[in-house]
Amino acid sequence: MIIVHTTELEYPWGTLRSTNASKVKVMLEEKGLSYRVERMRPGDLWKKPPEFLARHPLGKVPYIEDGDRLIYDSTVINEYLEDQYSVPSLMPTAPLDRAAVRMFENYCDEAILVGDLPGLWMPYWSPPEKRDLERMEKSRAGLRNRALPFIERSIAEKAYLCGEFTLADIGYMCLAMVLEVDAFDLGAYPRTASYLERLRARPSYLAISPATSLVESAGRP
Ligand SMILES: N[C@@H](CCC(=O)N[C@@H](CS)C(=O)NCC(=O)O)C(=O)O
Repeated sequence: MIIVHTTELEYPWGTLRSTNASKVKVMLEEKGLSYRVERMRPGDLWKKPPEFLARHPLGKVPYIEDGDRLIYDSTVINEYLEDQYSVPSLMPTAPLDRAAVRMFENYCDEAILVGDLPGLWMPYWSPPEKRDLERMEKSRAGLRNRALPFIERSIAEKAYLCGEFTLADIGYMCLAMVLEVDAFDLGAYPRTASYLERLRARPSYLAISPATSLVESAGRP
C-alpha cells in the first residue's frame, strides 16, 4: 500500500488540503491504487523537524512511500506512478502529445499552484477575522489576469485540456478545489467554469473535495 504524507485539516468552511498533495491523491484515485494518507502534525510543515527533512530535503509535502522507496515532489510522484502503474494510462504515447501534457502540468504548477493560488488559499487556513483580505483579492486578480484566460483559451471546445482526461488535468482539479471553497465567480470564463465542473464531477475529486471529511478521505483499501 502506498502512503501519502500530506497536510489536511477540517474547518467549519470545509476540509482544506495541500494543493500539491491533492494532485497525488487524485492520481492515485484515477489509477485505482490502494493508498493511505498520513497527515503531518499541525505546525511541522513550518517547523521542519529533522526527521521530516530527512525524508524530504526541502521540508515540503507531498512525499510518498511505495514499499521501501520514498519519492517527493507532486510532479515527480505522478510521473513515477504513471511509469510504475501504467494502466489506466494518463499519458499519450506520441512525444509531442506527451510534451503538451507536461506543458499544461508545468503551467499549473508555476502560474497557479506556486503563482497566484497560495495567496488565496493560505488565508483559508486561518479563521475569517485573521485573513488578509487584501492579499486574497490580489490573488483573485492575479488569477483573472493570467491563469483563467489561459485555461479559457486552452480548453476551447474540448472536454479536457488534451482532449481525453490526462495527467495534464490533475493540477487543475486543485484549482477547482480552492475556487469551490472561495465560491469564486467564474461568470466571465464560461468554458473554464464548465471544465472545472467536469473535473469536480469525476469520482477522484471526492478524495480532495472540501465537502469530504478527513475520515472519508483517508485513502483507499
Ligand atoms: N514542487 C513541490 C511543491 C510542494 C509544496 O510547495 N508544498 C507545500 C504545500 S501545498 C508545502 O509543503 N509548503 C511548505 C513550505 O514550502 O515550506 C511539489 O509539487 O510537490
